[in-house]
Amino acid sequence: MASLTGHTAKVLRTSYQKSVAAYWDSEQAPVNLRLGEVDGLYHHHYGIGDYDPSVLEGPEDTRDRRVIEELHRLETAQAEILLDHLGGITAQDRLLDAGSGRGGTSFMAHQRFGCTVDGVTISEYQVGFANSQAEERGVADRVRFHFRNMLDTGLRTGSRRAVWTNETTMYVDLTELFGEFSRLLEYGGRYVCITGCYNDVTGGRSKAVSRIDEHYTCNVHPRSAYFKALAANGLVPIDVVDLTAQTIPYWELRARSSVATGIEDPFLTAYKEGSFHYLLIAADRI
Ligand code: SAH
Ligand code: GPP
Ligand code: MG
Repeated sequence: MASLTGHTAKVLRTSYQKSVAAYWDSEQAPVNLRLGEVDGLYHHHYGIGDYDPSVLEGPEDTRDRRVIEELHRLETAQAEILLDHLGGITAQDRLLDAGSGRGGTSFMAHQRFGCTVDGVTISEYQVGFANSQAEERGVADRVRFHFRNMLDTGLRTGSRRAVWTNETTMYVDLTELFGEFSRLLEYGGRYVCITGCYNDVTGGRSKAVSRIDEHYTCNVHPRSAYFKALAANGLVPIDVVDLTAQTIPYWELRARSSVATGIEDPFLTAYKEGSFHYLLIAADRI
């Protein structure tokens, strides 16, 4: 017991990190569980692409299920876009999913590339959930989840061909985070990030962005902070994709669904007023 407590203290170093971990340890929202139940891939990120408007019509008794399936399809499409930017990954490569949630993107990466994936999260509940999924899928020898802090993963220097963060960077200091990724990546290795960031051009944090921060206990960074912190850590962008227009349909469908949580309006307002972007950044380690 003493060693468990000691381990927890080592991973969760600040009271802020403890409150973030507590959020994810108790997270059981239908918007995430019901979507995950569609095919067993559990995501904690948003969706990309146009929805099929017919899901809002047709037989009423199947409408709710069809909307859920469509939201899930868009979230899986988001992860596919992230994986498209990882470059040529082989079955021999080792990847890191930094802030791995319930593991959805890690399983997709292993399925696509045959590679080994380590996921780290500060939620012990999520580690247990995702490792059970790995057992069920018969991939526990290749996809593993750890109770670790992504700022200090304890993984071997230069051991990673690629690292990604799928909606996790708003919880940490970017210079510290990219310092750790720079250490972990081999020369020429790839880092891919999907994130929400606020727009330096429209000024400071808008009211809608503040509501997002409050809802998730996070701290959305300005767009500029990403490029400063990448440059400071030997990470050179090769692709920057503004996904904002492509994520708006997801939020519009979600707002009309039975699993809406109330955060849909702030996202739609922030994106439409231009104070917030949904961005993909891919960078190479030099
Ligand atoms: N990438 C996953 C989950 C995103 S949700 C997905 O796309 O489904 C945000 C995740 O970041 C949670 O799993 C949370 O535990 C994790 N996280 C937040 N701060 C962290 C930190 N300092 N170290 C590791 N994980 C962290
Ligand atoms: C995770 O999604 C949400 C975040 C990591 C927080 C903020 C992300 C930004 C881009 C600002 P989720 O699937 O757990 O959220 P929800 O429960 O709302 O579906
Ligand atoms: Mg969700």
